[in-house]
Amino acid sequence: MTSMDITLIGVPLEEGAGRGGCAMGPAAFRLAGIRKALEELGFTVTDRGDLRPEPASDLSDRPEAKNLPVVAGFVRSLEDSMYQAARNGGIPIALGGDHSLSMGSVSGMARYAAEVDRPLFVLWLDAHADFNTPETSPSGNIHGMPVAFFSGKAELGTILPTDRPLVSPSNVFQVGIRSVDEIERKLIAENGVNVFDMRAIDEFGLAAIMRQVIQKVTEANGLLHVSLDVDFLDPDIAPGVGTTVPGGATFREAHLIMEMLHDTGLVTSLDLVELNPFLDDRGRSARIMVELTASLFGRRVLDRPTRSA
Ligand code: 4U7
Ligand code: MN
Ligand code: MN
Ligand code: MN
Repeated sequence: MTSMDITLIGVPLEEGAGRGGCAMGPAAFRLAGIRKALEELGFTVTDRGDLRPEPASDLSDRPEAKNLPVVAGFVRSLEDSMYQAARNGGIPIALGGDHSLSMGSVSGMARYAAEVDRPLFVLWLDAHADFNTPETSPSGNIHGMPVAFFSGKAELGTILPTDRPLVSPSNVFQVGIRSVDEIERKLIAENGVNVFDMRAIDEFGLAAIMRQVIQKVTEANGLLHVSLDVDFLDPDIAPGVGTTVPGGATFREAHLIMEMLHDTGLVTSLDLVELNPFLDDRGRSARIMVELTASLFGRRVLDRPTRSA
């Protein structure tokens, strides 16, 4: 790891999703012991509490991008918090909140990456590609649009400055995908997003996929942001999410990703998103997300000689 300082940033945002509940996510992650799990690994953890959204009265609500002003307020505030935490030499973790918050977390890290003159890569662990735009979205829910937004492909008004650094879609690796809308499918192909769907996982195995991702980031001396949507996991093990899709990743698969990533020391920021405690089964999903986070930051079963990718 590049840093032993972690900053937790609560983002009680649910207006980007189709139903309420995600605003309770940060509280559930804290209750599941995220801070202690990281401290036990030797990190100095600062929990800066829940974000207060910045005003966004310059933007207006529209049916094809529901609750845009609320989402924009959190995105603005999170963009700056992620950037500041990274600049102070720490690893920021956004505790969501719905996935629209990644418009802010990824953009903040893109600002930091541009400043240190390194490319930003994004590992998107999700059942969904989240590459809709207000024009293509079947739902109007902004949590289905963040990847298009930080790639500069979704027109959502001036949530962030128009000259902000973008992430190249070819630097985005999506793993676990199993629900893509029709126009969205064309968009991800046209824009060159690297998509490993469940079929790819079944055919090649996660280790082979992760080795490819790790090699790309390492060769480019990149920063790596990981965005973990609860629905990446199979609903049998993580029911606490509003958009379950059957056939998701097993605990073992998710765990392997985290362990392989930890060995590389490439990860410089993380989102934990879409947890809906109202739909969870006695905190199971919150706990599993915390366990995966601990593995990402070094909790291990056995000592192994560190291998390079
Ligand atoms: B999530 C959807 F239509 N694609 O855009 C949409 F299926 O952050 C779902 O990955 C988006 O959970 C899911 O509304 C967003 C839908
Ligand atoms: Mn998502
Ligand atoms: Mn999803
Ligand atoms: Mn979801």
